[in-house]
Amino acid sequence: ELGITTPKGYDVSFHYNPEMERHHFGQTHPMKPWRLTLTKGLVTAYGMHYTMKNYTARAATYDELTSFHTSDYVDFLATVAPQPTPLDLDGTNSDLKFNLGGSDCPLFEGLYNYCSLSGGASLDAARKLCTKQSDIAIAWGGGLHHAKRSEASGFCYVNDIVIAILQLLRVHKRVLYIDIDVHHGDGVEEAFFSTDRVMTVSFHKYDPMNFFPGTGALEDNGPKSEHNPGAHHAINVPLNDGITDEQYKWLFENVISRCVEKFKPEAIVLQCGADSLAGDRLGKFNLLVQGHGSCVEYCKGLGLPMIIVGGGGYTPKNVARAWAYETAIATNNQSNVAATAEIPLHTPYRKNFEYDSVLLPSIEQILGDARQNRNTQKRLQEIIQHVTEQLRFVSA
Ligand code: ZL4
Ligand code: CA
Ligand code: ZN
Repeated sequence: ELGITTPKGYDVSFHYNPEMERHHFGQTHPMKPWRLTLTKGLVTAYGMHYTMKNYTARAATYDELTSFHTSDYVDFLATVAPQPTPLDLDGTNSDLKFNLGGSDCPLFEGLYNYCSLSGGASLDAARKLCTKQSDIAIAWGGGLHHAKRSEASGFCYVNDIVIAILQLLRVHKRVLYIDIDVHHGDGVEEAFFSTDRVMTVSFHKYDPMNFFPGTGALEDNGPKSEHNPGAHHAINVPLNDGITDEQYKWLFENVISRCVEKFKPEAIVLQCGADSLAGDRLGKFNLLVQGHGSCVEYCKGLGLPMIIVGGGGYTPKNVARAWAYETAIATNNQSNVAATAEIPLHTPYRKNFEYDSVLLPSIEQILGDARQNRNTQKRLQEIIQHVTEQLRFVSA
């Protein structure tokens, strides 16, 4: 057995439960839990599992789920019978109890188990950071950032991220939450609106009339009600379709370096939603695996304890590529992976990568043609300007 400490001396842990993939949101629903199996298959094919500690994630308990959610809501999740989604119910139907049972958040078989497993993985990851047994803890089954205290939203039922951050706050004074999913991380932002111990930063497509959830404008930085210590601690980076690796990396590093400098976090939670990749079924950015991964690389370079969770990602083979590559960054297997650009033949999931059998496909391989970039450099400058001004109100 090879050593489990990476060359740079980071202890990395991987929190995964194969049971998650047995859950189905419905035939044509975009959320496909088997993308987690595909990811795990690639990670194993490259031999990365030898360079980290692997844990079979357990299900979060009722008490753990109610550390954030109301017992009314968790009781309902635990006892509601599975129901086929009526075709005329969409995700915004106000008759739905806790927003459950519409097309976005269907009541599928094993729902409570699925939610508890996702929550358990992220919470285990948090505990490993608290006890300093891990420097980086990875839970690709987590990242469900839209769930509210008493409401399901946007494919998310239990907010594993909030639960994990609450755990981190027992030991760490300040936690920085970073969200690169193409959607706004509204549930996490809202949960910590009234504290200055958590700063949330979300990068997302913003088009309030046409793109879910419609929140996360540049000017929304947390309620500025009187004596709210949490004011100015919500940072939003609204973007348009077509953003490229180069722009995204530049913006990400500019924004995050400023946040770290002012807020001085003791731990980081990075949500790596893979729907910000080019070729996603729901997202329309132009990011390659490399650009997406550069965010993980940058955060790792800050040298702070870090949890990495998943999130969105609706073209399963692209999700698996990105999360495998990012697992390689965390474990320092990046050069091995680059040297073996062709996906190793023995992965049982090889058939999923047949026409583009490389780990790092080019934009032409993914899209044929890159979609138009609707982000001007001038706008990105304005964003940095605004973020810098907000951060004047923030101190450690
Ligand atoms: C689907 O094909 O924008 C759900 C959802 C189910 C199967 C068949 C039902 C067809 C796309 C989405 C009707 C679908 C109607 N099926 C969906 C306002 C909306 C109401 C629901 O990555 N309709 C709601 C949520 C977003 C809305 C995005 C991202 C999660 C995350 C973290 C959540 N909801 C309009 C859409 C389909 C479906 C096809 C869908 N839903 C696309 N975008 C949404 O941030 C995990
Ligand atoms: Ca986001
Ligand atoms: Zn998303």
